[in-house]
Amino acid sequence: MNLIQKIIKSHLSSGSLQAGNDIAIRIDQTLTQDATGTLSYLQFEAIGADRVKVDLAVSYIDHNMMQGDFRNADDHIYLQDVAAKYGIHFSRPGNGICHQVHLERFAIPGLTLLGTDSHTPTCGGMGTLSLGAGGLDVAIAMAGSPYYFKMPKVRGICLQGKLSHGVSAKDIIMKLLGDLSVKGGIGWAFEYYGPGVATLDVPQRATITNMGAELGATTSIFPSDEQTLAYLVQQDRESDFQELSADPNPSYDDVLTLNLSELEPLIARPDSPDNVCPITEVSGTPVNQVAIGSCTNSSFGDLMTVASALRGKTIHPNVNLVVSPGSKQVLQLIAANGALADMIAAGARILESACGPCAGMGQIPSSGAVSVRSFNRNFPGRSGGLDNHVYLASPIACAAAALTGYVSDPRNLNIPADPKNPKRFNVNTNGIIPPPKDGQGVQIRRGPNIQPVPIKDPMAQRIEGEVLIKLGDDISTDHILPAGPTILPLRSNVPAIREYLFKYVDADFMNRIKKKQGGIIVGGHNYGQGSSREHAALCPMSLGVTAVIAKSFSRIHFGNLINYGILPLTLRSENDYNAMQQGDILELDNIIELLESGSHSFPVQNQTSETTIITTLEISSREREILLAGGLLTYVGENSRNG
Ligand code: MIC
Ligand code: SF4
Repeated sequence: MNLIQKIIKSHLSSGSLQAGNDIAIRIDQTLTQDATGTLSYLQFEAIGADRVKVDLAVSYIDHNMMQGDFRNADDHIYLQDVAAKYGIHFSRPGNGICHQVHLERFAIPGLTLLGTDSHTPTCGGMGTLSLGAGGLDVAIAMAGSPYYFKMPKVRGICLQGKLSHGVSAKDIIMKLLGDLSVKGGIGWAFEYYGPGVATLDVPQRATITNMGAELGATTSIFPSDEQTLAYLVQQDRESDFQELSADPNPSYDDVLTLNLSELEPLIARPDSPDNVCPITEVSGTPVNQVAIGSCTNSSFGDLMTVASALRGKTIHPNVNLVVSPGSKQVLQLIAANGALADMIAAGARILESACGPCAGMGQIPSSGAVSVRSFNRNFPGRSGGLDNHVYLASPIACAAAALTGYVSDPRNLNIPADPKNPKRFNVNTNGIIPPPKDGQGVQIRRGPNIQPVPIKDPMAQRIEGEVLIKLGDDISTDHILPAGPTILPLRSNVPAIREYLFKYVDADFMNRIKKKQGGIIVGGHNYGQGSSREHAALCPMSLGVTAVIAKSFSRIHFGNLINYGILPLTLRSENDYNAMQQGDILELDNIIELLESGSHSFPVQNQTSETTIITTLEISSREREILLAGGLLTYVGENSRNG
């Protein structure tokens, strides 16, 4: 068996390991972050469990940190109270980005982790089987239910050679993104092996597994070896070490070989993480902003490399350089060893340890600006401005751009040899508040921005609705429901946040959906890629969207649509896609029989063109029951009442 299969097998609670099968696994750890966490905990409360049932649950505050008014702070208080009441560790604001902190403090090789964030697979860098999911899935996992998903095919990525000077772990994953595209990982898990693995430390591995999310992969993983032990020793957690790898001669559904020695620095151009080219192709492009940080590239090692590139120099006058360290630990370490002072002296603006500009929370670039970021996503509008040109590159390539004022090949920088990585860090865990033994007496405070989660009626027998919008390929959840400083503070308030649906894609969408009181959405391939935010399903549902018909879906969003009782129907051909136009009236009938009988074919009548197409729905019997119930929360409630 390969490593993915081994960990899944050891946690399997239903199904078999054959790729494509519906399986369920036991979850050891959960993580939430504040932007998706409030909904997740509201749903956890609705389920009625008295305590979390997983071995470890952690609630992080990292996204909504601007506190432009009372709302973010109210959310933080709600999350802290919930954590204390139900037995959840609370990572306070300022302690860092969930994935970075989880890697430092909690990830354990061979365990399973489920998180309300698409980049949860970051901890695959530690050999943890980690999956991103919707908040409701995580809520029911915290209440003790297994997590249901499709057994992925496993692609072995054989790493050979060693990265050369100026080439980074980020270039490895960008090479895969350029070759395979943002759809290339759908239905796959990525498992790294081979002699090149030993040359990468855990934070470098985590950069790679983190951006597996951009490939659409179910998860990504590295074995647990001497590098893993070294990292755990640094973190004062050597007792969590367990050596872990695939069996000898494992079988993979596909194998790709990458020679690290042959890699060159790469960059993703606007507006997609797979729009990758060698950095030399766009060298000389003037740069206005450089942003270093995010859960992809904000580790101690990343920032030490940046600091040594900046030491004794001054950034280019046309560039704004902002740096957000991934965690309080990283910030404290670089403050103590002088690297922070080097960055400040060179002209960097230091932000707090949080997601910051990665989720469009501040540092929105100037009109028409070019921004080079060490982040993982550059979907349109994500930076907070629609006319920005956002490039993604390694931290050292970012430093090169900050110093020269242009996109520049970092191999031309005279970077000193890798700074020494201390054997042990001075570990300070006081940013994490463990829960009290008994949370019964804790009163949960809820600010006025925290509103109940809407619930859908059971599935209707017949649906009739207008095509409200017809979209192309690769529509991300950032397109469906953007982030940024105006919208993100509304994550706990569905009636308020839904006003921003498709805001940057079609400004008239909200008028139409309200006038028609709902309808149907038509999409292309990879509909709902990117963020796990369940608001992208919940908000349309609450406004009467009954079905999304697309060429294909991203895994997490597909699950979220089902969790909120929306039919996710797949088109069978390009012709069928072409046959539907915005404004057409569609009708589906006998839905209950079709769902109950396990039918895979769902006929859709187009009343406007007087044609019928057949769409498909390949889901498990449990998912059929969830749809019939009107969503996962109702389904769970019904099941617990029926014993
Ligand atoms: C993102 O990177 O898009 C986010 C913001 O972290 C999201 C979660 C969210 O929308 O709250 C993600 O990746 O899942
Ligand atoms: Fe935060 Fe950005 Fe990572 Fe999402 S991708 S968790 S916004 S740092």
